[in-house]
Amino acid sequence: MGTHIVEKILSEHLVSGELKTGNEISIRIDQTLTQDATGTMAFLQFEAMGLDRVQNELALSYVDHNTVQVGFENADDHDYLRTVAARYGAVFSRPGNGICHQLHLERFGIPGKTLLGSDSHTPTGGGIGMIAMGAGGIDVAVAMGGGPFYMTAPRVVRIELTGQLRPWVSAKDVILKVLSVFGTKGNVGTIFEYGGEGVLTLDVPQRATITNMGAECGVTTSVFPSDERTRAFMKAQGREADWRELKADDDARYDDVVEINLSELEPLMAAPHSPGNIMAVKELSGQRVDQVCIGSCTNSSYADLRIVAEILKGKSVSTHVSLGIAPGSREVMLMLAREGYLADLIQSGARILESACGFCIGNHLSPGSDAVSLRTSNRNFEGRSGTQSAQVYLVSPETAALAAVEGVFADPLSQSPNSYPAVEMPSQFLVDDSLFLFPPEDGSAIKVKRGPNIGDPPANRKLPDHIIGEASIKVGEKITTDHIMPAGQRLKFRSNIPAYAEYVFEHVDSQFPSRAAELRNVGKHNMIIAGASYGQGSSREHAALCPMYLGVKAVIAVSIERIHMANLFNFGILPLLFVHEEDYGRIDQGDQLELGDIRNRIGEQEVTLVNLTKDIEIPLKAGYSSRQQQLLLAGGLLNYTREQSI
Ligand code: MIC
Ligand code: SF4
Repeated sequence: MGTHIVEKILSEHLVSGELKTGNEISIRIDQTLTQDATGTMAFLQFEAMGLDRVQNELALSYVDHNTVQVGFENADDHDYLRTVAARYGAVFSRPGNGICHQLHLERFGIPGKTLLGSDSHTPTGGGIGMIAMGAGGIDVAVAMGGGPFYMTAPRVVRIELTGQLRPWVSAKDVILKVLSVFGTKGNVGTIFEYGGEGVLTLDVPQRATITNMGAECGVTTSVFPSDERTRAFMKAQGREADWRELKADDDARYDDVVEINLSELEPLMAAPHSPGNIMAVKELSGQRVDQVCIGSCTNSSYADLRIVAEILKGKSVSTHVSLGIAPGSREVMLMLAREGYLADLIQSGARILESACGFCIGNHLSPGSDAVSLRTSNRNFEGRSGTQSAQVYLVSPETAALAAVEGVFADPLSQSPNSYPAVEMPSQFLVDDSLFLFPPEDGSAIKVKRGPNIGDPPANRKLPDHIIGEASIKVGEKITTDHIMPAGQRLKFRSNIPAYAEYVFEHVDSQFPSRAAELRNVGKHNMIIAGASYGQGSSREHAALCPMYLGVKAVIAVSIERIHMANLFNFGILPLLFVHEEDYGRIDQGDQLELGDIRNRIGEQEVTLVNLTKDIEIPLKAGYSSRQQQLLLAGGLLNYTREQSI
């Protein structure tokens, strides 16, 4: 029987375990990437592991999230990251160079390699044929130290693309269609592998838009074949020598196959407040728009922005719309500038933003109260834009640009097909790597600079014999990591856990941090009770680290998303699932709870939670692998790596 792409890459990298769906396996990681908002902690943890130099093939440290420098904190973090990269052998991408995923695709992605990144959109690399996965910073630190990455052998779903996109329909509409089929929950442990004749109609940046937003389905990653179009992209980036062909065998078997006919797609959007709320753009035709933001790691390639420039050329942004445009990389920005397209953007009245995450993470251009904002980014969780009452819609660059001019939602398909500014991929990109700082052979003499906002990563204590405490918060379903640990204006505390911990669940229950800390201070444990799909969204390990700091010992939920689940293990917090979903209703906030003799029972499939307040017993699923048990017993990965060698 033939093999598919996922199996080919994973088996080439397999370190332990059997490649059978659902098994725990570990794989060798070729490349790693970190970004500044998660990377500072990842490098602090790397340092705390006592290693002398990065061991994997290539470690990239990007600065793209915390580029708004109000106060010294972010600038200090950048300096820390620059010096720590040089000291330990990582490549440093200076602020201004661009967004990590766009840059990695352009300059470093290689078909057939594995990439682990401390950012949930690392699967962007699947567009060039990599197995590229997001993880918590400490998992990336371990991979930089040459340690394997532990994961569940995936279920592989083939997404068969047929046909060809019509003019005015774009790659963003493909992934929005995928989201309408699969939703944002229930896809844990799955990899999407794209195939079919429709693949050949898409260039690498379009494929990357699709794999990027697979993250919103909660899949482990998504991957495209590596073919002649991949080769052409790499050639245009001056990297053809790294190209390799990668395709599934004709008789490869998949766990499921879903067909999407590109010719039938229409412009779609994700309505507030979830990337899974899919509707057609035409459903809101004519309704007022207040803000348009174009960019982010989903849609900021050269072709994306050139199409936008051609749509805006000679027109003006509607008088009541604020338009922000952030090219994904300096390469994109330079090309637009040299070829004159930047002038078209400026002339239209667009606000040209830095090549960085900016608006996408609520770090810039927060909309006004109740404003309707159309964005080409990938997440529209409530409040993520920095404005709780804003209504954010996720759309394609085409839909965004038209709305900016018209001031209302406008269906791109109402334009004439002949007026579509289709863009051919250039045969040569304008490559300029001067904002990458490559490390010296021996960095041991380099002094790492640590500003006053950078603290040591807090370590946990070993798992106690009994967990006795309180359900200090009860939340509903689809709680994202943005709910748990807000970004935006709080981002600058990423390197300072005691300060950042004051904002855990800020917009859900602002009293939580003080309540939890009070319990912790009198020696009681905290437990979080949650519905389905807890921890959706980002890879930020702070969503486990800060609760850990506040004394949270267990998260008891209907279901937990993959990266967050791994982060809980990494910080010694027990993830436990209800055996009977309806038991979620049998715990109230404030109930006194007990998980007795837990150290001894850590290896069991089920453990019993006693709700002391209600005098009932509730069975919970544990079923941890032996490695997960070791992590929990040690009080997290940092303690564990100190006990063992990784
Ligand atoms: C995001 O898009 O939510 C982020 C910000 O890029 C995060 C990482 C972080 O929180 O630093 C992600 O996607 O993992
Ligand atoms: Fe940056 Fe937004 Fe992409 Fe996250 S999703 S990496 S914040 S651009």
